[in-house]
Amino acid sequence: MALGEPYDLRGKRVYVAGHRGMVGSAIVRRLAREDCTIVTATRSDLDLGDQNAVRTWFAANKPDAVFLAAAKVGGILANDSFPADFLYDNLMIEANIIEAAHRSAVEKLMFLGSSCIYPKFAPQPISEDSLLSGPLEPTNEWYAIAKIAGIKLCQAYRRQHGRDFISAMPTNLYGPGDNFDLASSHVLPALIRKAHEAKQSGAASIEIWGTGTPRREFLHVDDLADACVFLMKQYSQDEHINVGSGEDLPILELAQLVAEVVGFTGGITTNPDRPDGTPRKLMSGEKLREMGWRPRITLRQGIADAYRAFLATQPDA
Ligand code: GFB
Repeated sequence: MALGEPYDLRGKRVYVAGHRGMVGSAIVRRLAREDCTIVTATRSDLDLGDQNAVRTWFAANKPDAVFLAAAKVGGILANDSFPADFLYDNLMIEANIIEAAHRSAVEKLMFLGSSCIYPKFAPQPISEDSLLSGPLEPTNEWYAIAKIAGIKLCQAYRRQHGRDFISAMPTNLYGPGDNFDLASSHVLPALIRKAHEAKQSGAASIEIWGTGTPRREFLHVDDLADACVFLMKQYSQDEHINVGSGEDLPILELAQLVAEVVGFTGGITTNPDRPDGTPRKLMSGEKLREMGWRPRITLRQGIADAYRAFLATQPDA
């Protein structure tokens, strides 16, 4: 595969948009090993939904490279409950940053999306060319449409203006800095909290949403951050690229693994009144594997790490 000229991060000013989030903070940790200057802006310094503010900030701060990891994110229930926020906020953030990056001649930009961009019944493992080949999963189509628009913005600025803007699509992520709030979180942090609290209270069982049969692929956020830096240096193509672990498992098995790591020995019940979402979304990681990148953190190690991070946020731990 033609990879384009490697991009050298040395001596560059690198803006991480969304540095307080799980993904952005992992990218900042990973970039600390590169010889570059990390640039960030807090929410009170810069409202990413404000086009004028974003343009002014870029003109003043002149980043050479941008990781676009800022987004409104959430689990299946949050996505389903707040479609306007997930669509509007994400469209505004990505449109403002990508346009401002073009205006201030940013050398390289990476946009981060999600595996939910693919059709609900895409052939598995899902390759990059499945994009826009069928209807989306209804619980997260608003978020998916915003993320598809982000990919298209990068492609459009590349085609019309010759900008080196690329897109990476991570699978379901977890790790330190995750959201452990049961109403808005993704499944893995929710299961950690449920198992931990059940262990503390001596509850007989924990409940998982849906039937427990949907399969998901999980990647530790530190592996994602490593892939992002790798791709920033090595990848320069129009097409988005998948970033996953290459393995998936049913949610019920995930719950059993989390219970083991947390040390909860009670039962696990399912609640089919809650949505399952898409039945399976295992991505093909072939394109990235061919380039020579591999994840390093196993799911069991990663869950142990996420549990430690959760405990550190608990006042009584
Ligand atoms: O992680 P999750 O919320 O998101 O749910 P999606 C994954 C699966 O876990 C679903 C089940 O089948 C849920 O029904 N699940 C079981 C639970 N117990 C729980 C629980 O306590 N909490 C949660 N949250 N789920 C999201 C999208 O989809 O994935 C986003 O909505 C984004 O747009 C993200 O793409 C990566 O994998 O279904």
